[in-house]
Amino acid sequence: MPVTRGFFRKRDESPAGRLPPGQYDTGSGWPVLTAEATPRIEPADWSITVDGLVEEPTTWSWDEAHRLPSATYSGDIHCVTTWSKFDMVFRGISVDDLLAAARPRPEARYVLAHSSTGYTTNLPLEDVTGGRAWVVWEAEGKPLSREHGGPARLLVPHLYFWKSAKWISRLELLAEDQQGFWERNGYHDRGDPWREQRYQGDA
Ligand SMILES: Nc1nc2c(c(=O)[nH]1)N[C@H]1C(S)=C(S)[C@@H](COP(=O)(O)O)O[C@H]1N2
Ligand SMILES: [Mo]
Repeated sequence: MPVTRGFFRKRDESPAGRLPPGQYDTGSGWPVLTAEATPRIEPADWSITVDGLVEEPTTWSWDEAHRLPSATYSGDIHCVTTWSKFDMVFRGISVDDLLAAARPRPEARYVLAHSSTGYTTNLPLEDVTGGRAWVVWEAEGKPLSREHGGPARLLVPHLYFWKSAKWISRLELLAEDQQGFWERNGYHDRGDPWREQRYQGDA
């Protein structure tokens, strides 16, 4: 699908400082944006694997993942189609804890996040470390719904929301950046909303 620059743009009239450039506050609703059919994945069939350039390729089942320290994100999310949503609360585990077990090799600099549906998205390794990325199974105090990526999704809220892969299944560590689904279709490799990195070629 070709990317039409500016097609979704609305004007920002919300409180200054909170909204990244070109975003608007979507209010109480939470839009669903999915490029593929919504899968039905039972928690018993879900797992998360960290592999690629790591010393210890590791897979956690649903139960094993739930035995890791619980972690919460409270804050805003920003979709490249220009909606932002304030004060979301997500619960799950920190990607830092997964990486601590798998132990990235020194040459690992990028992550390709894989969904069990085949959706992928690429991220610099430093964007999923330092308490900035989670695997979450709860939103707003309830189990994450299927449409929003349940039973579990990636959450990288400081980047545009397409980086937060729903139905997350695998984090593959790489030496070179390898584009994911939307990045191959014209979206930015990093996607920082504060720098308005929407499309390939944006600063
Ligand atoms: N597997 C998968 N993950 C995905 C997507 C998708 O199509 N498939 N869409 C991305 C995009 S573009 C956005 S904006 C958010 C939307 O998440 P939501 O539907 O929970 O709002 O999920 C991201 N993660
Ligand atoms: Mo999006």
